[in-house]
Formats: sequence, C-alpha cells, structure tokens
Amino acid sequence: MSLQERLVSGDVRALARLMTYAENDYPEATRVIKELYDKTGGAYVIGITGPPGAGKSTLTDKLTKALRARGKTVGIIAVDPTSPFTGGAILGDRIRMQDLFTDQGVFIRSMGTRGHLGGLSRATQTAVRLLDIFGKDYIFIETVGVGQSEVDIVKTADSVVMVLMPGLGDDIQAIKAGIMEIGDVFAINKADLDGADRTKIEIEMMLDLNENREWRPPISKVVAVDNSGIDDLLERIQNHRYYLESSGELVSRRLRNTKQELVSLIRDRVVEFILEESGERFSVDRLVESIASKDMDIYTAAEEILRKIKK
Ligand SMILES: Nc1nc2c(ncn2[C@@H]2O[C@H](COP(=O)(O)OP(=O)(O)O)[C@@H](O)[C@H]2O)c(=O)[nH]1
Ligand SMILES: [Mg+2]
Repeated sequence: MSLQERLVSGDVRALARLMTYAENDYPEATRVIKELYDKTGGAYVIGITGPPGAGKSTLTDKLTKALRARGKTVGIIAVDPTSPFTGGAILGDRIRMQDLFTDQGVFIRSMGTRGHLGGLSRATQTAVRLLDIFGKDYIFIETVGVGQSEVDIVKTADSVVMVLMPGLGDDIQAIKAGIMEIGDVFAINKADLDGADRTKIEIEMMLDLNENREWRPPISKVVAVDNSGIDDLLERIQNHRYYLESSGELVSRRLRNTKQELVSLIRDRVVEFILEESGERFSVDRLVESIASKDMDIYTAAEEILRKIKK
C-alpha cells in the first residue's frame, strides 16, 4: 500500500512518517495532501497559547482527556521556535502528557525550526492537514510562548485559548498589545494560587476596551493539575465553535487564513526563485553592490527585479 492509502486507512506509522516529512519540508508530505485535499476541513483546530510556564501543556493534556472521554480523537502539535531539534521544553511536555503517548486515539508531535521561521509555520500547516486527513476530530496547536512567530501560527486555529496565570501583573500589560486580542477564550490557570480574581479583573478591563465586537471572550478559572474547571473551559471553547458556525464566521475565518497562507506560500516561492537564480537572471548580488556604492537606489533595484519577473 502507498503512504497515502495507509494514511487514510488509519495507519499511525504512515502518519508518523509523513509528519517527519512535513517537519523537514519534504515534498512527499504535500504530494500526499494534494491527492487527499478533499478530505481536509473536518477537524476542529484549537490553539493553546500564553507565556511559558502558564500550564499550557498540562491544560492540553487535561482537555485532551476530556475529549477522549467524549469519544473524540485528538492530534497535538507542540510548536517550538526556540529549538531547532525539538529539545528543551518538549521534554517537559512529554512528562506532562505521559499517559497520552500510549493512547491510540491521540497523536502527539513537536515541531522545531529547521531553517527559517517561515518553514515552521509551513510545517505546522502541513502537519495540521495530515492529522485532519487522518481523521482526528480535534487538533491542538500548543506554543511554547507568545513570540510573534508563535502568535502568527496559533492565529490560524479555529479557536484560540489564551492561557494566563495569577501574578502575571505587569506581564499582562506587556503581552497585551496585539497578542491578548487573539484570545477567543481565556483560561486563568493555577487558580489555586493567590490573585486569580485580580487577574480576571485585569483581563475583563482589557476586554472592555473592545466592546463592539460580536464575541466577547469568556474567562475560565482552572486548576489544570487538579483537573478542575476543565469541563467548564471545554464548554466555553465549544460555545465559541457554535458561535463561529452559526454566524458564518467560521467560513470567513478559514477563508481569511487560507488567503494568508496562499500569499505567504507564493511569497516564499517567488523569493526562492529570485535568490536561486541570482547569478543569472536577476543578479541580486550585483544589484546589492550597486546599492551599496550608491550607483543605484534600493527602490529602483527592487523595481528592476520585478520588471524582470513580469517579463
Ligand atoms: N499550582 C499549579 N501548578 C500548575 C498548574 N498547572 C500546571 N502547573 C505547573 O506549572 C508548571 C508548568 O506547566 P506546563 O504545563 O509545562 O506549562 P507550559 O509551559 O505553559 O506548557 C508545571 O510544573 C506544572 O505542574 C495548576 O493548575 N496549579
Ligand atoms: Mg508546554
């Protein structure tokens, strides 16, 4: 049987092999997806983000178990832009999610950066599609932190859960700009510690600044280590899903994400095309020297390259 046939027939080893191809950006992964593209779109994708140590992995583990108890299958992708070879943080995640590794209904894979950052987001999208085709009902994308590249990746999810913890105080202020607003649902984890109510008020105040949106993100207090508040959090995520589906927002959100991904795929290809042919057609290095020596300005150089592409 081909890899492609094995993938649709539920062969976990075929999935594992294709996920490795995805991480390494081998064309075999996208070739399989091209063939099976009509089987994508069935999975619901949930992004789990927030500062390191907030309890994202513990929470993902508990949410996964709650979904498993409801008979759902789950894929988990841990995205780690800090690690080229998926070491460090992921080791902790393995401990946090130990018993999920033996559950046949759960597939866990971490993705590090091999090469440039664009590669990581591309690999993550490919991985999501493979899990989707494989037939997973839910896919989690968990980030290590809230860096820009992670935020860009997690934004592609259908629902984004922003995980915070008490005592972040100034940190909430710091990550507020541009990042807090990607949260569709807020989870204040470690509610067993002091200050959870204050954190809730701070988030409410932040949400008040954006009153005119249709969906006001709910805030759930959870204690992931004790499995407390997990059902409530899951219900709020499901509510967000119903909201997206019933308002038509899910379709437009996915369209928006598809367009962005398409644009960045083309951008990557065009840039590769120009740079790989730099010696001949586009003479990028020669242009760079001309710019440095002030024989040409940078804008004219860019226009010259574009003019050659259009020819
Ligand atoms: N007190 C307390 N500690 C927690 C809770 N959830 C997770 N932790 C601990 O916080 C640490 C970081 O958790 P982890 O899930 O790895 O966080 P991540 O970096 O956001 O993925 C671990 O030592 C967890 O055991 C909680 O609800 N309460
Ligand atoms: Mg983690």
